[in-house]
Amino acid sequence: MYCYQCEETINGQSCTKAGACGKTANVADLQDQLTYILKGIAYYNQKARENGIKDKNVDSFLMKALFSTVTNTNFSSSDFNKFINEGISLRESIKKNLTTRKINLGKTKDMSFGEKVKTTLGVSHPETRFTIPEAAIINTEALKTASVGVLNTQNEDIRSLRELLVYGLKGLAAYAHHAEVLGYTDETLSEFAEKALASTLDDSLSVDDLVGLVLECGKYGVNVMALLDKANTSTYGNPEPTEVFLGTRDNPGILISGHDLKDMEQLLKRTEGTGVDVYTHGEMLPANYYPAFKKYDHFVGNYGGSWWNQKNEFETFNGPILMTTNCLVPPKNSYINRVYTTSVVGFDGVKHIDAKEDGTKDFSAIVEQAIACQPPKQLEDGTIVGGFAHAAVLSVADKVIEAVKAGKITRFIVMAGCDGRHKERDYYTKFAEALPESAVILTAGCAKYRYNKLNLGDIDGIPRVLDAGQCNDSYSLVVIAQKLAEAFGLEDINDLPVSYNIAWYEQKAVLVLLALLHLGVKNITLGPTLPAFVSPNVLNVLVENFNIAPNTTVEEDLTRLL
Ligand code: FSO
Ligand code: SF4
Repeated sequence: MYCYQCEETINGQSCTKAGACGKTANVADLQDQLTYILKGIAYYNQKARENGIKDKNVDSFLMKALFSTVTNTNFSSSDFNKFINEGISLRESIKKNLTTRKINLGKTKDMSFGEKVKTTLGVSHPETRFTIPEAAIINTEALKTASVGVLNTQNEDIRSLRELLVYGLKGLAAYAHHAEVLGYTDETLSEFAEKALASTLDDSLSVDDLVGLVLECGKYGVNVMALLDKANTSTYGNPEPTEVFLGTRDNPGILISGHDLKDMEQLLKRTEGTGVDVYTHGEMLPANYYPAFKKYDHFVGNYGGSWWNQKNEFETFNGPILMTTNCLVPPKNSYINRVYTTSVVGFDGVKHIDAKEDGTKDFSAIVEQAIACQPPKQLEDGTIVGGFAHAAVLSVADKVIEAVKAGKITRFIVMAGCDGRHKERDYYTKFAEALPESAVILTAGCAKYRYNKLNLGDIDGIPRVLDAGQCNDSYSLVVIAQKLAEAFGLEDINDLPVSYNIAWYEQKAVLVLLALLHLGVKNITLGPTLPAFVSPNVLNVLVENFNIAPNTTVEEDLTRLL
């Protein structure tokens, strides 16, 4: 295995024996194989699309499969074997269709990964489907020979740009999948994903070509977040400023985590009248802000902190836990029998609930288990405030503009992104605490858990931590910035009193960062460490064009950012 796609990669370099996230070498290799197969699908489907052959199933599969490789999403070798088999079938059927119609396949490299493995390992498989014994797959030497991993690209800068692009696409795929679940799709996203994936196989592309594609990925990042915003708000209403209860009640409960609001809706409906309460964890906290969910009396509030705290908090919760998307940490034996996965999430030995044909899910097993469980153990008390997505903030824009003009608000600091388990992320708590009282934090994503319980107060009723929602709601922060620029008559959003101190962890944050760059945001501070997959030369490009800087100390960064 060779994986360096997230911020917690071992020694800030790469995971080569097992993932710091808990991913096994076997699963990492399967993910590499799947990604390679997706590149093949992308290559052929581009040709198909050019010739007017469109298949929604291919678009859907591509997004779902890419999403499954995002950090902390799926740890199951059997799930990846299934994805690989399905991917090869799809690829071969697209290819067959093109050949039947006598469409020129172009100068293809050898993308028939199944064939390569067959010759390398001497294992047999039928022409269009293959299943290779797991023992063969985990043979990393064989995998190296099969040439599908990260290190297969020799040139450091080309490798860096190819991986940066693929990770951005994984983020894009996650958001596109969420939107699709709610019935919102955009063909141009699939079209771009295919072009970009296929480009990573093209040795004729230069560093400049790849930089162009990486930045273009940011454009589609904005588009996909806008699409998801539309999907979420049209389905569940605009998030509203809300006090979220942090305590517990005496009923048994179900904890729901991840980002999938449709799962949230279905769980709330299924638990109504059962005597079972529902609580959010991690990135599901913003579900508390949606009008469509607030109406349920048994939706109690949020339990615990960000994703990595689950090892303690799932234990004390006592009831079942539903993981709807990424942010799963390999479960401890003490609570593994209470964990359920759904959609792209997977962990061998954990119960999985699939959607039926019509998209509905039967959560009865979770409810039945909950009824037999003890109520959650209370961890904290009180409330936190959130729900400041674009509609809510813009509805009080006059008040905000007035506070800025009166000098009561001197700076907005966008502190969006991810949380993580490393001790050095204390930096974000200390940074938030050290901000002057006239500074307002705009946040989205799980990074907020580092400061959303600090009681930083408000400025004329405007809370000093304005939480827009999940990481995808970083889109809201962009809309707010654009509207503020308009209101102040500024042409360049960089002229606003807004600074960016972004925390990243996984690939959705990579996409959000690319989206910000596409919008022309400059001077972003990124931390807590820079991505291992960004080579020194690629970093130079980012510094020269966007003035991206790594975070340093609280004191130094405060001086620079204020
Ligand atoms: Fe955070 Fe990442 Fe979205 Fe997780 S961006 S780390 S908790 O995926 O969910 O905010
Ligand atoms: Fe390592 Fe992160 Fe890859 Fe997991 S996702 S194997 S922690 S780099």
